[in-house]
Amino acid sequence: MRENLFSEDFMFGAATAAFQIEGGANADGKGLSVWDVFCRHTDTVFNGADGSGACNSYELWQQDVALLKGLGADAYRFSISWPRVLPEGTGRVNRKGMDYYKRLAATLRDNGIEPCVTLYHWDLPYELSLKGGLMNRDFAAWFTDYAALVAKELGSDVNLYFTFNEPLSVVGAGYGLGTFAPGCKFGNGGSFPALHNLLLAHGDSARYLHAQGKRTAIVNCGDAPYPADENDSALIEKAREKTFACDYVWNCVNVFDPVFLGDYPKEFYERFAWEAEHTIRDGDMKRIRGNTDYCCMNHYSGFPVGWNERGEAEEVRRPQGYPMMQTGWAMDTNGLFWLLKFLQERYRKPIMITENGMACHDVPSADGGVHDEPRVEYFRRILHELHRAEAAGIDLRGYFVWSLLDNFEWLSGYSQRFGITYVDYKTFARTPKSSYYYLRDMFAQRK
Ligand code: GBH
Repeated sequence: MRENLFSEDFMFGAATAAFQIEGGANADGKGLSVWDVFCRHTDTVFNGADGSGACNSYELWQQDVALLKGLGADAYRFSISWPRVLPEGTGRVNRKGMDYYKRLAATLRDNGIEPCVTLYHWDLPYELSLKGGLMNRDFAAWFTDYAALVAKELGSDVNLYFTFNEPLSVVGAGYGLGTFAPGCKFGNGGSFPALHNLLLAHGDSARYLHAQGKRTAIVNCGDAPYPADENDSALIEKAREKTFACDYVWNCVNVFDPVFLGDYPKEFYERFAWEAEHTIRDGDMKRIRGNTDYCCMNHYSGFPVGWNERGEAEEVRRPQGYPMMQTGWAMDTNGLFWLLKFLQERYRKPIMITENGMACHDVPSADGGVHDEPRVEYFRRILHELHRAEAAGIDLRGYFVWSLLDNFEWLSGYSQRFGITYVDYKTFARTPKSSYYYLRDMFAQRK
């Protein structure tokens, strides 16, 4: 990497989420989360897997810190399990659960690694789900009390909070399609109150955290449409439109517009007029707007947009043999630069990539290593995009690899490996893959 890459406060790190790595589902007084219940009561998780073992980071967290240290990470983005610290979601604090995160944050800081906390990476306390979860307007108050507790307990060790990870997954999949916990099939319009309550919770907690001197963000996910021909300005415009299309309901534009610009986009009101009228109350948009420091995106794949024979812009079909990830997503990094550019132009905020990576069929080698060459190539291409963004003056402040570890990949159980570290799920042994060493070397050259 070039020496001048990124500003001084640029953070390079790795990300994980509590439910995906911790295990210890019933340890030390943790309450149930909706994902504990969902895994038990549906047959949609691959091989009937659940999060009870995961990577056993509840016990082996010191090994995770050592991995981050060896990687040369500036920062670690991890999430807090809400029911681990508040078993009923509100009220009674589970001391042992809280202490787990206090130790983790303090140890990271002692090792020169900035602890960055995601407050909500999908594991809603089951007790709150029984009260309607995100559909209940009280959700904002429950969440803000939880955020305040965490901020008080973690104190000066944590200065950056991501409130919600992927409203699309929480609301769209959890309350719209019902494919994710808690499995409610309310459809697009029917799940809108869950999005609106999520945004109220974000706004209220961000205001509180700001008053405590903390920085805040909310994380969306985005496949990046990009112009198949970069010299075609009309096509660039079409790619931009697709990035902010309202039909990716409860994602990007419907989240960032209220938070950064103060209202849902007009396409939202055209499509969901009835829902808006029956959900949004006076003063709500004021509560949602502001106090958010970074525009954050999880990014995995992109797709080219070109003209079809009818002169319409559409996704270009992939040639046969195009490289694919284990998830079936195209291994296409070409959209990242454009995604960053479009976000910067619309929201004018510092940007972070809060997740990026790919799942591969990793095989432990006879020589003891795990040689994940496709993932190395993926990161090589991603770094090229980051350089390009930097050269274009895009204000990029952070980049987090997904993930530090192979982990519980939601509906795919343990069948899909996203880690730069291989996890043997029988022994919980951790083996850094070639991509781990590649990123370590790339980021070591940075300073
Ligand atoms: C991320 O999701 C997650 O944050 C992380 O926990 C996960 O392990 C990682 O990526 C790898 O999958 O059903 O139409 O509402 C990114 C991918 C995009 C998957 C949104 C779920 C819901 C689409 N997510 N998607 S929908």
